[in-house]
Amino acid sequence: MAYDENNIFARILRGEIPCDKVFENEHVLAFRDINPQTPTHVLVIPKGAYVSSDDFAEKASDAEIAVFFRAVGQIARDLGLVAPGYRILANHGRDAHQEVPHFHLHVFGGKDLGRMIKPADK
Ligand code: DGP
Repeated sequence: MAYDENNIFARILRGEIPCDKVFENEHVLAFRDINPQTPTHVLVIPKGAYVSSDDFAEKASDAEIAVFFRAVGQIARDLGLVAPGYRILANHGRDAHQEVPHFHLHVFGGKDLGRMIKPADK
């Protein structure tokens, strides 16, 4: 799938649309989800043009991947989520209902998140 330069996160990265930023470095931007599912719900995105987790894992440089996952840890620490716990999640493609075609990790926290998969979901 080709990268869509006009997806909403590309526009946020270009500063065309505002966001509630919580973190930024040379490779990463993190901001609060516009429709939070939990008391803390942050999206962490690479600045590079990657469609999905698959695209990022295949094509991003080692430096981008390392900086990205170090940032996820830093963000969770900064938000006070390490002691109570948090969940990170990436939706890839149709079956996962990925809505925005720019790779992002969701960071959820601020409440008991329950078990990830219910037995009935298997
Ligand atoms: P996903 O289904 O994994 O692609 O989730 C996309 C998320 O992006 C969804 O939780 C809502 C969020 N989102 C969509 N548009 C915007 C926006 O303009 N600003 C912010 N902050 N979040 C957005």
